[in-house]
Amino acid sequence: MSSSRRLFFALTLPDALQQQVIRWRAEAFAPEVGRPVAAANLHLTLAFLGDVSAQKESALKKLAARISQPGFSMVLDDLGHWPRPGVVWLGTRRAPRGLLQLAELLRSQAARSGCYQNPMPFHPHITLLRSATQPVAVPPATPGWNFSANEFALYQSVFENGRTRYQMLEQWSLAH
Ligand code: 2AM
Repeated sequence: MSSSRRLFFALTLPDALQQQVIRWRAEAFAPEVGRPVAAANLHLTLAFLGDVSAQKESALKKLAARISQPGFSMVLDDLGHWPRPGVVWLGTRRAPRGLLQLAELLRSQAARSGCYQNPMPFHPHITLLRSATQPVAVPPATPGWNFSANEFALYQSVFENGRTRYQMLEQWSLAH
């Protein structure tokens, strides 16, 4: 059995918000635009770690547990399409400082632990559709959902039976 796992730190969307987003998505995008991400898989990635050994995973969890910063809120009012990865995403026009700080800290801890970090600037987003490689008519606006982040989590990406599932391994509270 391999002892390395494909991991990432992310913010979890509350169940109610997941449901609101997928109901809206079904109206906003025709089925041929792309493959919808399952409601339970909707998340905002803070730091992608790639394949991580058990030892490195344990070290990264200890560092995550020491993070002390307040929670934050954002309005999910931005939408976009990246044709090359084929991603239609939901984001925010005004990323809160707390979000940027948390991502920056997790990404620098990951880099120092030897996890390759994409040099592109962090662009917080929630992937809504995949395999969207053709031009997409992106709706001009979203309902502008409010998303409050009171915790962050470490996830494992599991590929089984032809599907990707994100399994939460551990979650840490952001101070109130
Ligand atoms: P995406 O949704 O934009 O594809 C699990 O795969 C999560 O990690 C997804 O949010 C995915 O972003 C992100 N991810 C996958 N590979 C990545 C990489 N090489 N760099 C940054 N994020 C990545």
